[in-house]
Amino acid sequence: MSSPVELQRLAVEIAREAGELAARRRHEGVSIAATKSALADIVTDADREVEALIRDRLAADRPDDGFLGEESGAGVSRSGVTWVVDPIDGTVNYAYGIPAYAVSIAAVEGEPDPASWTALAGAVFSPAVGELFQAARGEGAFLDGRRLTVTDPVSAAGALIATGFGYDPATHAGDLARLMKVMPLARDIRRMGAASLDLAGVAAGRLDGYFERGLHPWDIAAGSLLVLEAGGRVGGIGGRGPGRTMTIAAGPDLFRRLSDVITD
Ligand code: LIP
Repeated sequence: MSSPVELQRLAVEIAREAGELAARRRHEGVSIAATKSALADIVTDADREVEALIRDRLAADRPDDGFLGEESGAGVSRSGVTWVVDPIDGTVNYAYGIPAYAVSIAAVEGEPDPASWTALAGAVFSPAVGELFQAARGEGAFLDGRRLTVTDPVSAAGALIATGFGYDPATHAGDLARLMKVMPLARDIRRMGAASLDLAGVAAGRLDGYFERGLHPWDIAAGSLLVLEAGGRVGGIGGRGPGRTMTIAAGPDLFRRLSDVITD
């Protein structure tokens, strides 16, 4: 099996190529949507095209690895490594032209389950901003060559905490009730709309913490490794691993305090 550093190099190389395609399609899409298709169709087409590029490049370079992507079915791993990919994370931002979307690519060992996998390498590329976050297991997390560190402890003024809300209106009351429990810990809240960038923000110390219910493995695979390699913690409710039920990410002190109040 390749080393985490080699896997990171491949993730970075493909994330850049995929991000440039996503940005190009977004630019082209704006003109097409103005004349022909609904912008939603443009976004879907871009999502699928970008994921196909990533999947094809990985298959060519590492044919025995598995694949789990937002837009296509899972591919079983023969090597023990699975690539967990969100081709365009922050899809609604992408559709609206908000420059907060990212290509998220991670290599994990074991079953592609955030609660049990071992993340080996990851890259989160934000093409609209031109920032590439990367990490390899045991090697640290970096933004364009600068080593990242989570904030710990957070300011006495309170924590800057990001969160998100699912697309299903039936979940909003519960999400808002949970947010009310967290507010006493916060100086302010941010809702950026892309989990991979929220997690990258925690790793970079731009956010003190992040929590969200309902995330998919591909939303958090690369960003979670960034947080861990930047000295932070990532988990779920009641000491369980992160996943659809809940993902919490922060420096150790705030992680403990968020875990105490996020109980459902
Ligand atoms: C998004 C996440 C975001 C969440 C959205 C959506 P997508 O992923 O990154 O954190 O709040 O509901 O799930 O759908 O843009 O890949």
